[in-house]
Amino acid sequence: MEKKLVIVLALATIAALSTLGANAQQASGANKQKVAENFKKADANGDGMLTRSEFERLIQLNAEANIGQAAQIVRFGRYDMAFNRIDADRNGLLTPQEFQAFAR
Ligand SMILES: [Ca+2]
Ligand SMILES: [Ca+2]
Repeated sequence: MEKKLVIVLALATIAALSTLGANAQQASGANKQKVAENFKKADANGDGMLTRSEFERLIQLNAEANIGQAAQIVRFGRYDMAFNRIDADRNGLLTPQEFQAFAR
């Protein structure tokens, strides 16, 4: 009986620790979190991918949050250049994966 309790407690501790680990990772990637948030906001039709015009909205949101080079892209109107760089498979749509790969 007591042995069982120890095992349950140990499992609960492991679960709690891995939750903490995940939280710590999220905190260190605060910008990433914000970019993911902005990605959702910018995705007007909610298909999980960004078109060129949805991308423009994302960059504007990122610029407001002072993330990466977004402010410069807005300032110089370099949306096309940025879009083409991030769109790794050149299908005219940005997936979160393409975006994360670029932001890394
Ligand atoms: Ca979309
Ligand atoms: Ca793509």
